[in-house]
Amino acid sequence: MTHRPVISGTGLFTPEESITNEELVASFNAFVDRHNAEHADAIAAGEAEALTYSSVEFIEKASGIKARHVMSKAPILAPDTMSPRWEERPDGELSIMAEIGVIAAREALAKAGREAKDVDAVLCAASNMQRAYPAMAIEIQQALGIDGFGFDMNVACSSATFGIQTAADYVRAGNAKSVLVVSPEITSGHLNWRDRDSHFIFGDVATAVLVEDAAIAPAAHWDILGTKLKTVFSNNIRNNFGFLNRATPETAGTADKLFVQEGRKVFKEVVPMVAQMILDEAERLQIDPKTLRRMWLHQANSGMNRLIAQKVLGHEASDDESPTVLDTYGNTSSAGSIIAFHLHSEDMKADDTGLICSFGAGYSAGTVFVRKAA
Ligand code: CO8
Repeated sequence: MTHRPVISGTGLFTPEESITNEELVASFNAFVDRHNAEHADAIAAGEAEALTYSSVEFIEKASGIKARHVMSKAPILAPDTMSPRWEERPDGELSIMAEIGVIAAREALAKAGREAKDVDAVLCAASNMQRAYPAMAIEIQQALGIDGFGFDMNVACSSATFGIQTAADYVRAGNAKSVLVVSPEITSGHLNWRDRDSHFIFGDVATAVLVEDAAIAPAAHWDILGTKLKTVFSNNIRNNFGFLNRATPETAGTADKLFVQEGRKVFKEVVPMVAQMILDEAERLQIDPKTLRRMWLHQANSGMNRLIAQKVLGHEASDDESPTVLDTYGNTSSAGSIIAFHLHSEDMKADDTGLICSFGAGYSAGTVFVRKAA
């Protein structure tokens, strides 16, 4: 018996609070003023460099981001903290990352008309896990009441597409009929809000995708036509935070223990790699890329998406062909292309073909070609 994997539902959790570029830049510039005043003597003596203002115009032009949702707005904007803050929860309470994952997962299940008891596995696929163990996925599994198995996987921005292929492979192999891929991305915890080059990039969110065997899926599902994954090692996006930081306490708090990148290099290297990967995979699946009805691309930079979509479609993509959620969500790492799919797929018609595509740190990239079921 052959098993055919499909997407039968998606879910989204969006934090209530949002930070505009204007609010973000005002906070950053207040920090710059304070820093430069505190170090005025050293700066005047040429022993330290003055920090430079950030700019709303630069952020919007360079990235396309206008705002980002966050789990904890006030402490991020406060010059004394400039990072999220909340009470540490006792071990008996649902952890914050699991909590937002569960909200997204419940929506995906509801959309598919599915109950927790029908699900066999949970993958928590995200850029960073809140703790080493027990796995976030197992906590989400328990909170939902799923009898089966769960595990965490981290492939940075491509975690969700790698999760979808993993789930699809379980279904194909007959090892599971229904698999939840949950991507809670609390990126505000590993963004350096004091770094002018990157303080504007990320936002918080959670998404969920239910991958199932077509034999049990609801009528309104998406056939998975094919998935392709690729990784190429690069230090251009890096975060050195980890449990071995304890071994070198003198550098445990340095800036490389948060997100750092060479944005220009990432842009230049990733755009051609991803465009070619999409074209190669379309050829393998015998899909004419020009017939793609919509591309739900990774949401890191509007310029990157414009170039990739143009190379694939052969013309400048309209918002309808390549929708943007980056303007209000920022870069939400692995969740970005799934948010775009979740918010911009209802209007697709039977037999319409589309592409979910992620790319980012690793480098890592993933494509999921889908077709709306008739
Ligand atoms: N305000 C004003 N000016 C600024 C600012 C600012 N905030 N920042 C930089 N500038 C200035 C620079 O100083 C520079 O000035 P000069 O030319 O005088 O030297 C000028 O602007 C140009 O700077 P850049 O070359 O850095 O600017 P770019 O035009 O390249 O734009 C971007 C920067 C937006 C970062 C762009 O390069 C980009 O988006 N690149 C792609 C990045 C990308 O896709 N990264 C993916 C990473 S995400 C991922 O994989 C997930 C990781 C895991 C999640 C982590 C969660 C925290």
